[in-house]
Amino acid sequence: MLTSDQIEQYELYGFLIIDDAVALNLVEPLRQASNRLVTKTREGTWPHKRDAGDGDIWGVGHLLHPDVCETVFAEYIASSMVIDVVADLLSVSGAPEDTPLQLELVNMLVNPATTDHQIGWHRDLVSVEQSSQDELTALLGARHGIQWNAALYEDACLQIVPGSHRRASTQTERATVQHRPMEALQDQLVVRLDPGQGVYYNANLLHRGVYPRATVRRTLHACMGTMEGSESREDLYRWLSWMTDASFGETLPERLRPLHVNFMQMARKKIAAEDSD
Ligand SMILES: O=C(O)CCC(=O)C(=O)O
Repeated sequence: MLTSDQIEQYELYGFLIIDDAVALNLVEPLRQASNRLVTKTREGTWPHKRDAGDGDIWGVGHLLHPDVCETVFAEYIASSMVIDVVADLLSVSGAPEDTPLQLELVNMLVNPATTDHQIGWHRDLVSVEQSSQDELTALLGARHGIQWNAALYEDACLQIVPGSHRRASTQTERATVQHRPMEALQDQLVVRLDPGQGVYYNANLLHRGVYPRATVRRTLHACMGTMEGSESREDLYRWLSWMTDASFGETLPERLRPLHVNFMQMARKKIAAEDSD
């Protein structure tokens, strides 16, 4: 259970670092499963990756897919460290029988092997290429999902501008995102995590990533939201269309099944809407 100070910090600054984000007994099995999956991805036998160019990668996708054959990832997502924190931050019930939460993306961020990599400043779901007023309206309306990084090794790759999820971008931020996205921004903060720590953050904070090849990164990167809040996220249902196979639900721990049922309900609604277009 989070304290009211923790929830207030999340609301105000758009992020919250949690010390015990990964159950201690899961850290080592998660490292081993992650390393196996990274090897498969680098060898080309797991296709869902974030491309760093020249055959290198900076991320791996769809960790819960049955073909990954690593049940520890679902065990981690089913833990109260995850579901209770997300439910508290969204002020909803996490209890299985009445949860409005739905299962969403479960990915991993990794260090590239051969060349340092970086990605520029952005907000995940709101473009800065609109008027400040429209940007602010979109930011204030997009408050129904949580994204997080849970570090299995030390991690200092994520940079954020605290509080930037609650206001339109300044002129300088706007110009930086559009024209010089790798340059420093005023008030930027490097998020430093020890193994087992996690940062829960609003995906619309201005943020970027810096990925040195020499520092091992195995950081679980996931999002979870309410069914209502994800209504407009067509891309989510497209990326996760493999999760609409009902037999996938049977592979999940009990605690995640209601979240999968919620996902299925929304995905069916989206598919029906697309078919009627
Ligand atoms: O590497 C990170 O922690 C940030 C990743 C990121 O910005 C994204 O997935 O949009």
